[in-house]
Amino acid sequence: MKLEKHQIEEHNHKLLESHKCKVDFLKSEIKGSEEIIRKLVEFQIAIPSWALGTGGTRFGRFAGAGEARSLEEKLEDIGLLHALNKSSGAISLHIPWDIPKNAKNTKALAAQLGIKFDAVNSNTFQDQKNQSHSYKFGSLQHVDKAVRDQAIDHNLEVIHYGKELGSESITVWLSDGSCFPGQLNFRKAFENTLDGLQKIYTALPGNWKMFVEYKAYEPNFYSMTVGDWGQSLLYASKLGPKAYTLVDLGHHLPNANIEQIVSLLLMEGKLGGFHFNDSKYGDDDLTVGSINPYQLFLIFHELVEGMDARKMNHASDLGWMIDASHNVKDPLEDLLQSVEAIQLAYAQALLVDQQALEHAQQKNDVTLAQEILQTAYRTDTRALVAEARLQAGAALNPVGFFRDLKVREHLIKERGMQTIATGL
Ligand code: RM4
Ligand code: MN
Ligand code: MN
Repeated sequence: MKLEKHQIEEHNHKLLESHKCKVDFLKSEIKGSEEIIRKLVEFQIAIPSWALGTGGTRFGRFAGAGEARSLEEKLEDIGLLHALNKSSGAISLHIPWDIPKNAKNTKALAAQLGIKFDAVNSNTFQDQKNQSHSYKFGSLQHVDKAVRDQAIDHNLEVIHYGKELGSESITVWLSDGSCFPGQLNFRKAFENTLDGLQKIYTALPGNWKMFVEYKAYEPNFYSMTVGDWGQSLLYASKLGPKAYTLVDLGHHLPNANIEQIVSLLLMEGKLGGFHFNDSKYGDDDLTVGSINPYQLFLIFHELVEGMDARKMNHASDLGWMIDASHNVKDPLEDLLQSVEAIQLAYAQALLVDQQALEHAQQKNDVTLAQEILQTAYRTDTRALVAEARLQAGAALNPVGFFRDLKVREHLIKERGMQTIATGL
């Protein structure tokens, strides 16, 4: 489904008067609001191809209807999201779920929709049909060299597809680990994994980055071979300057201080990218900002402070990706909500008076430090984000417009009720 420019203009026209009131008030209150709006316009968040369909749980999956059935349809869905918010101009592909049959055509379609190819993801957590060796007991960590080699070859293939499409990074998430004490020799598992990652690293094109994603538990429940940021950082440091840690917000043990992790990884120049989502318990993959928006703000505060300290470009120096998918919402509406939550937190973080905060910290004025952060967090930045959309040619109210257009109904007519967009 393609959106025409005039449709967006008509939608915006209806909301313009009320929007103007809100944004004018904010502009009068906030110093440097134009600069914040400019940064919001530039900030793009990659959409994972696997989030375009309803996610399942281990108890089952409820079909979402009208889901994208091919890579082309996935690109079209993201093209639509991007037309609605002008902030989703990238896709993150999962191989082998999204192997491009004709990379040239796929690239051309993406260019037409204004979409770039973000990190490509490898998959050694599932066995594919016709695969010679099983990953049941791990991939890069495996005791059998033949399994390790198969996993390495798969990652090289992923790099090959990424190169064809113009990606510049690969995310390696390993489900490797053990379920019972004694199952694994931790040191040997680490060494095998490092050896495999080194072989993949060697195959990276010059301008590429490798993101090493960690996860505390699941699918393995006793140990994970890349289980936390310390282990990921250890691999990334041993691998070299093109290797970085990737933080998925749902991959920590409960109550972990993710903002502190972010700050220290940035300090080390080893933070590579993000998988945004939200959670209450574990890797719940819920809509960004739906459970703990204050934590999201605190993370963005560390990102802005730390990136500015290193003179990094907010929009381009880290990989910004969503990794969320679940059972009960329209996945496209859900992604619109996630992107907006990220932008709101980013805008709030840009409001923090960094100098005043530093002064308060130097004086051990704890109350004032908290006031400064919470003043920013409690500012309603929705009109600033909407203004960024307006200036970029997107819709003032993406979710509302999505519903007015009856997008899902159109997609069901086109694609049918029994469709599956995810490989999970
Ligand atoms: C994992 C992890 C990876 C993602 C897969 C689908 O839990 O978050 O990033 O590629 O799920
Ligand atoms: Mn992830
Ligand atoms: Mn996950």
